[in-house]
Amino acid sequence: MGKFITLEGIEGVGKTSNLNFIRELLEAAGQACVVTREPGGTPLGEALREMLLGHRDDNMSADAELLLMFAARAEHLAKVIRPALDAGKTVLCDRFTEATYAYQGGGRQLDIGKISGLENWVQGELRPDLTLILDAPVEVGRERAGKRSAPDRIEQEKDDFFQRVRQAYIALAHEHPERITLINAEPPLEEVQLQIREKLSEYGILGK
Ligand code: T5A
Repeated sequence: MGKFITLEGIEGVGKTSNLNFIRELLEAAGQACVVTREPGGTPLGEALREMLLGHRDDNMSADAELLLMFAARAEHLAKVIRPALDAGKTVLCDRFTEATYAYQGGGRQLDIGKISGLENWVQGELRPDLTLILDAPVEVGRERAGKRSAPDRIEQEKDDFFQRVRQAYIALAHEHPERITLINAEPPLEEVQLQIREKLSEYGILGK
């Protein structure tokens, strides 16, 4: 069984940049990697991503948003994640269920029981072996993301929404220290990558 590693954090903190760094580290250590993302990762998942994040004026209900995230996830698990893990590959995923706890639970303030019920249904006992949460103040993430592209539907939310998302992520790291850890993503990229390398060793993903 391969290892399942996920990268999380508010918008613009550097998930995509660091995912490539982790892939290079693991491949240099001889691990075959599959890099993927949520929502997305399959043709159906990417179509749902477009529905979820497209620049739409209509107000999608929070329950519909939650269910679509898990519909994309069910497909992703069946078609990409489980087959890769079963083949002994390392799966590196840009966001997973911790994003649902942070955005739909923290940001949208949906009942956590609804999320954990769906998590148990869709994933069974599968949880990431390691989740790295890149943590930085909302203003920092917003400034970095703003340089890159126009905001999508969720990025258009106000700062207090992202403050709740950030706090929910921090709470998850405190609740599950055995598999979820925080990385200070505020310093320059090289410093962030140094922390990531240390965490990968600490959690037994890379040799010490
Ligand atoms: N969502 C997702 C939910 O609501 N529920 C769910 O269950 C799931 C799975 C997905 C959206 O969907 C929501 C959350 C999101 O709103 P996404 O594709 O993950 O969106 O996109 P974003 O989070 O918006 O990711 P971004 O691509 O905007 O940000 P990244 O990947 O965190 O940042 P990255 O690597 O692109 O970097 C941004 C810029 O900052 C620079 C980079 O060079 C780049 O220019 N940078 C740094 N600059 C200085 N110092 C550093 N340390 C830097 N690190 C990166």
